[in-house]
Amino acid sequence: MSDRAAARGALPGSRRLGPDGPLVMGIVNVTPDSFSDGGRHAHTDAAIAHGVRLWGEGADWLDVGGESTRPGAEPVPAAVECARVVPVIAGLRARLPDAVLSVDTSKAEVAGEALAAGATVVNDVTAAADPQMAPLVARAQAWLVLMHLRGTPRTMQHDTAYDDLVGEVTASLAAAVERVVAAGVDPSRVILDPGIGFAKTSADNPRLIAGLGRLLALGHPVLVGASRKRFIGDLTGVTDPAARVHGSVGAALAAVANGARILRVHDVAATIQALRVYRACVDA
Ligand code: HH2
Repeated sequence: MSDRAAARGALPGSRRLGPDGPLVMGIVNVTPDSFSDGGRHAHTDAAIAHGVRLWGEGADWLDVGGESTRPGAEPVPAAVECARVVPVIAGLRARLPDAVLSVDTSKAEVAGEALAAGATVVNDVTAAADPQMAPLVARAQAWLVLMHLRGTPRTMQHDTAYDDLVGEVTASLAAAVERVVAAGVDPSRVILDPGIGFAKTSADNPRLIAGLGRLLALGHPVLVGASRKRFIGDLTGVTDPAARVHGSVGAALAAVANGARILRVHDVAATIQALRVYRACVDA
């Protein structure tokens, strides 16, 4: 079986795209301090309106986060994170019954409340480091995104030396899969993410996208989140993250060409326009 076929596992249901996706995951940051859109959707109503707008632009999936993971970010208490994300997830679930909703959190306590409010996926940038996370996801029969990271967002950019970048990221995620499956998580509901920009230098990120094949060989769908990140600024000279749309779309198409099934993006309309043309040309 080819790497691509091996990674053709199921995805959380989408009303819009066929079994191969790619699914477009729109980012809803309910935070005052996210790196590219901090404070823009920090209140419940604004965040719900933003999610509904992204759905209208064609997103299949909305990822709701209440804690910034930008390099150097300070952690947020669980109660604050819950107060940010739970009403937004409940509001989006009421308005968009067909949307895939994930909570972007590394705390089992927050994940539990988000699943009860209508999320069906936990997106964990620490690959379920919280010992309660995997048992919780298993009990809820939810989906789990395991992302590669070293340390914490506060410290990660001090730990970017790899002997074999793609091999080490792949081995670390393989170990995480083993760990969560042993805790009862359904392996067919595990999605992997190389963690673009998390404990990686700017030069590492294109290498990870180029090397997605090794991650795909683990047999799980792969998610890539390159949107507006610093390496795009370093490659293009565009310092304002919100102005990195074109570079982000370039990274998204490269990720899809290399087998990514889910794209985590801020700019849904631009990504979908590019994907439609890309798919038409590749499939013609
Ligand atoms: N990137 C960010 C946050 N969550 N989750 C996954 N699975 N993959 C990613 O690459 C990823 C993620 C960082 O982006 P953003 O949410 O826009 O910024 P912030 O963490 O500052 O809120």
